[in-house]
Parts: sequence; structure tokens; C-alpha cells
Amino acid sequence: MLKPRPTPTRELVNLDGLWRFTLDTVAGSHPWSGPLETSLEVAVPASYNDLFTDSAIRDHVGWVWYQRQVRVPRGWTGERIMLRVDAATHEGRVYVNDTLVAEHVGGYTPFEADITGLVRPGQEFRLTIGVGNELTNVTIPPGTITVTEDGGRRQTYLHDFYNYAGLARSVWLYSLPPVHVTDVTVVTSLDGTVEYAVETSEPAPVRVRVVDATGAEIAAADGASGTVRVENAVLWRPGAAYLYDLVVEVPDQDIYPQPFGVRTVEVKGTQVLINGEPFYFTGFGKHEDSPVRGKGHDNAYLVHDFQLMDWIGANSFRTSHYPYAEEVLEFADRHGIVVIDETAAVGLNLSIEAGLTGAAKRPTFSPETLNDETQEAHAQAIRELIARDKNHPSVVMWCIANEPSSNEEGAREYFEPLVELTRKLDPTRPVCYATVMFATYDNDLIADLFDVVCLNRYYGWYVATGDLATAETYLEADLRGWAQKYGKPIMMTEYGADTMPGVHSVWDIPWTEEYQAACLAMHHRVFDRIDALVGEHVWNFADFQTTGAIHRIDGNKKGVFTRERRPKAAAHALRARWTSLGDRKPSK
Ligand code: BDP
Repeated sequence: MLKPRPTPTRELVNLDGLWRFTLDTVAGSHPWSGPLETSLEVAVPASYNDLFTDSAIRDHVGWVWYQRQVRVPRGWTGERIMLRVDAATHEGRVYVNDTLVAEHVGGYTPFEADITGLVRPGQEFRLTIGVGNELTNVTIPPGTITVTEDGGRRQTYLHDFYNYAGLARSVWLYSLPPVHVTDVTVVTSLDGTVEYAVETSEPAPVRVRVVDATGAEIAAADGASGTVRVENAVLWRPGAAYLYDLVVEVPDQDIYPQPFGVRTVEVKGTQVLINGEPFYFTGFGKHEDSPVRGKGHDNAYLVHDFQLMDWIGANSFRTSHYPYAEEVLEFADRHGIVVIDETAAVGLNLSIEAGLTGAAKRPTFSPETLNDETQEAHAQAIRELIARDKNHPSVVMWCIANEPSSNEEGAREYFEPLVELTRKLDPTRPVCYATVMFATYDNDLIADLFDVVCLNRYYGWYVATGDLATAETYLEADLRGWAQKYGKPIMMTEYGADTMPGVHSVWDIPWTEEYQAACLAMHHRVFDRIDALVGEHVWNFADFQTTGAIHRIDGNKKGVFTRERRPKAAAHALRARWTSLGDRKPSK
């Protein structure tokens, strides 16, 4: 799905700002059929949960309503008029005046509606967006709704971040010419060959031009698909981005520039190669999370987070545990940061439920739990992720799930078709999933289906807590086991320790700043002894909000930065390591 851009043939109106807001509390009411009766206003983009003081809003389970008036620019006569929601977490329903124009399930990917027949250039309409936050056994991510003793509804889920909801990304009104470009796919080779495929709203002649970063046209071709050749192509490299535009033209109708980089990704033996050269990932699993905004996209945090990643020597991150705002990927494209792009398939693991909630043990994959319908929702999440992000040079790998119960019966039947689908949709990028601690090289049932073994491990924290010597032997045995069995590259997608800033000790005491640094250093000693290791992503870049739990102090504190982005001691230690690693890690 193309990102809306202003071009000579397209105009774009941003609808962010303050909208009217209310909870859906009256069953059977139709809040979209008139002005919302409310004095509440809500910020877009932002998760709504932390904006208000009322816990009934923060903890609401169900639908909420956003509403505002929108004026269509008067010059749009004869154009198609489109409405685009960058994300409605987790489900959206869009009404233009009284008419339902779009419904979408999946909280982190965009959707749009053609509203041409319902609105008039120069005139206003009432835009109402319902947003539902319920997670069930057939949503991605999954969750469970229980009814409490007092009759209230409670949402539980097995992922470790707060269920922020609402319109956390931008909403747009934009115009399209009657015949327009609907999709562009670009695949590049190191010799400068650019394969492209363009789709249009109806059959029409297509011309493409490659424009370099100075604005000069350097190649051109006719036809909806084919190849163009960029002579002496400047490669998109980690740390040294270079972007071209494929300017797609439907003559006399539409112009759409699609940015792209010339680069390749490949897995060979135990290496991940970018542009044919081994790449070693340094960086983090992140979250879209900040005080007050929740998951609301914020360009100030975007710039600052990337500055901190640069300062610390991170060359990459994983969009744990859902697709991030497109602005984030575009920034990574422009600044040469490498991205592992993840779906929202997190918490597909009922084996941990019993331990966490005291509930009876349930199988993860079964008709009553995660079933064919869940798998179809997961497939849809993969389709939408790839449709949105396929042209980003920064994205080098798809991560289709975080910590599924991959050692449980049914895992292979569930995942095999999803891996096939991912490869069919994008044959150019490796595919991975992040493996939970309980899935070992002995009992995991799906690792052979994927290209890179990605491990989330908490030695020194959940296992061998406070005992780094034991943790070191466990970690090394674990990594060697995977290396030996699979012969694939191994990426450490999570490791770390909760840390309260300001708590110190001369001993190995969990939660202290020194312990976090020592725990990471222990991991790094082991990493440097494992040939197949291709990268290290610390969990997490910054502290983030979760549901309340006895092992969480106002959220997860495994950040190397606090939630306000202040460095803990480990940040300085990581900086010392990562800024002196060069392109590769030290010889083993
Ligand atoms: C892993 C999850 C991550 C959690 C982390 C933790 O992938 O989302 O936040 O553990 O417990 O299991 O800190």
C-alpha cells in the first residue's frame, strides 16, 4: 500500500490535532450519526489511555469514538477523494457523516477508503472513527477478555507491553487523479539493475524515471513492469544511506515518486550479507512508547531515539513487537539504520499463561485457542506488513512472530504456511521469528523453516538470577547447541536485565545499574566466542509501560535508557563496545 505523498498530481491534508472523544458505553447507540455528546477532546496521534485522569478511560475494554469536522479543499473537483488512517489500534470503523466507509482489523497497519461519492469539494463533512481495543484468541496479537466479579470486563494478554489503543498515528485526506498508480514494487541488484512493477487503477500507459539524490534523471523505461539500469549505482549501505526515486508516471494523469535504495540482502552459511558483505547487528529491540503519548507517534522522540542509537553505536533495531509508524522506517532509510521488521504476532504462547495467571494449562494451538482463524489473521498481518514496507531499503528481514510456543504440538502446522506465504510475497528478504527461552535447540519444531535463528534469552535474569558465572555457562551451551544443530546465522534478538536507575551496588545485585552492565558484558564475552553469531540486540532500548505485575515497577525496566531517554550506566558500557566494534565483531 502506497504512502500518501504530495506530488504534482496529488494533494494531502493532515487531519492530526484535537478530536472530540468518548467511550462507547451505551450499547446499541450510534455515536457516528450526529455530533458526539462529550466535552472530552483527544490528541491525534496518541494512544488515548494516558491522556486522561479517569481510570475508566485508561482501562476501557471495547470501542471508543473519535470525531471531527473536515473540509474538503475546494480545488478537488474531478479528483478521487481518499481517507487514510495510518493505524487504528486494534480495530477501526470509519464513518463519513452517517455512512460506514471502512472497517479494518489489525492495529499497526494502515487502511483507507475512497469517499469521493460522499463528500463535496469546498464543503465540510463529519468524520467519525470508532476504535476497538479488544484482543481475543483470533486477533493478532491475541488476548482474553474475562468478566470480573463486579461484572466489569477485563482484558488480559500474554505480551509484556501495555495495551495502548486509539489513533496513535496520523489520519489523512488526500486526492488522487481518476487514473492513478495503486502500487509499486522495486527490487534491486548490486550491478544497478532495478526491477520494477507498477499497478494502476485501470489499464494505462506507464513510464518510470530513476532520479538520483541530486534530482538528476539517470535512467528511464516504459511499461508497467520491467527493468531499468542505474549506471555506477551508489549503494544503500548501513551507516551510509543513499536513496533514489523511482518516479512513476501515468502520462497526463498521475505522478508518484517511490524512494528506493540499491542494496541486496542474503543469508549465506552462517552469515547475513548486506551488499555481499557480512553484517553484524548492534542495537536494540525497541517499543513505540513514551510518557503521556503511549504509542503515539512523535517526531521529537523519533529524532531523539535515532540520535541516541547513533551515540551508542547501534546500527540496527527490531520493530518489536509490531510494525512501527512509516515515518520511522523512512527515517531509517534516510540514515542508513538497518531494521528487522516484525508483525504484531506476540504472545502466541499459552504455555506461559498458567505460570503468569494461575489459570489451567491450555494448548496454544487448538480449535478453542489459537486456531485456523488466528492463523488467517496472522497471514493478513504478514500481507499488510509486506505490502506497506516492501520498498524500504532499511528493512533487511521479516520477523513473523515473537516468542511463539514453537516447541508445542501444532506449531509446525501453524507456521509452515505462514513462512511460505512470507517468501511468496517477498522472495528477497530472509525470514525469522524470535525464539522463546522454553524453545530449545532440542525441542523447537520450526527453526529449520527460517533463515536466521533469532534467540530471546534471559540468562542472568529469569534464569540464574544474580549468578553471572552460571549464566555464562548456560548461555554458551545454548548458543553452541543451536549453532551445531542448525548451521545457520544466530542473532541474539533479546537479552538484558531490569534495572532501576539510581540503584547501585559493588556486588552482583539484580536491579542495580552495575548488574545490568555486568550482565550485558557477560553476554558479550560469550558472543565473541561464537562464530555463527551475527548480531546483538539488547532488550530494550528504553523502559516501557506494561500491565501491572509484581515483577514490573511502573513498567518494564530493561531499558538501557529510561522511559525519558536518560542513559543508565549500561548505556556507556554499550557505547564503549559498539563504537569500537567497527563493521565486525572482534576475532573469536
Ligand atoms: C521477552 C519478550 C519481551 C519482554 C521480555 C521481558 O519478548 O516482550 O518484555 O521478555 O520479560 O519474553 O522483559
